Amino acid sequence: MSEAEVKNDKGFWRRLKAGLGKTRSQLATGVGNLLLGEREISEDVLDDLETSLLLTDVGVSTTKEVMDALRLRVSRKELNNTAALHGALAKLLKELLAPLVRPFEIRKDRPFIIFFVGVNGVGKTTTIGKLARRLTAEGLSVLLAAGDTFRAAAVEQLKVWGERNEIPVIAQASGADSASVVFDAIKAAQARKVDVVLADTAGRLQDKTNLMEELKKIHRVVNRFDANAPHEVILVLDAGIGQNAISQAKAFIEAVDVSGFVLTKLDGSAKAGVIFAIAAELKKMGLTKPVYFIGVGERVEDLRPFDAGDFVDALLANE
Ligand SMILES: Nc1nc2c(ncn2[C@@H]2O[C@H](COP(=O)(O)OP(=O)(O)OP(=O)(O)O)[C@@H](O)[C@H]2O)c(=O)[nH]1
Ligand SMILES: [Mg+2]
Repeated sequence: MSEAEVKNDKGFWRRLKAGLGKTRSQLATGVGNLLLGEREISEDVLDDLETSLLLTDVGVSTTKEVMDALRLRVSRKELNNTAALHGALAKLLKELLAPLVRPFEIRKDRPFIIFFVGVNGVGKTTTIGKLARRLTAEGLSVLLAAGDTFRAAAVEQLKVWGERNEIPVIAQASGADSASVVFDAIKAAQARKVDVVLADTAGRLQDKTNLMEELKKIHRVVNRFDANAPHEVILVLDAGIGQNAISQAKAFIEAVDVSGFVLTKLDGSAKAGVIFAIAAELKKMGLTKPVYFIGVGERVEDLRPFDAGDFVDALLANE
């Protein structure tokens, strides 16, 4: 690692820890107990830990799974003090998140077409802006498709991100057919030899059925253009809603072929534990889908590739 990389890494670690601050302090009652040096593991310590996991929305079944595993090891005298328990907890939590880790990659297809889906206000448009910046920094050319035609403000918001990053935005008047906007954008990207199309979609329509039908329609239109497209369908979830994110994820997975997730607003919420519930739910559904990025703030640099190790370490960090 170069000096600049080390510095950037340290900055990121600080931001991740700060971003997860609310969840971290929620967990602190339970985990704090584990961090106070090497003490004996009492039933109180285990109970506090269990309560803390539940309060951060890790979920009932995952919390039980974790606590059962830890209690078993305590009863077998494999974990002799709170420091060992802390280490075992971190390892277990990292294992639970491991299936969610897959680096986000722009594969060979051109243009590489990515849809962003999710209910209103979760952070789709903001995530597109942040990701656009990241991709252009990597030397890729990017074009934005204002597929959320339901609200006039949505188009404007995307245009602001486009201007800020000097990235073209393909839009039509609000109320236009969003499939046709996305299709136009793809044709433009092809003509201009643009690498990546990031397509925004509406989060709110008259009702949920309409929303899902519209997403399916965009999907079909794009698929006709390129049988492999869309190459990614990213579901954006707001960590602040905790366990409700699970039902949203299920609804979108059923309707459109979600290929991965972005979990936003981890900074504003004490419920970052929901990521464990997401992992558990996917496992139950027999699906493997990555969390590509996490959002820990509103600035461009607050969209970070998801790393299970860093995430758990930041969550359990002392201070
Ligand atoms: N604190 C914090 N705020 C975020 C994050 N990501 C997005 N936001 C904010 O959440 C709000 C909603 O974000 P949008 O990107 O407009 O959400 P959207 O999904 O496009 O919403 P609709 O267009 O209404 O469907 C904005 O104020 C964003 O700045 C994050 O990681 N942390
Ligand atoms: Mg939006």
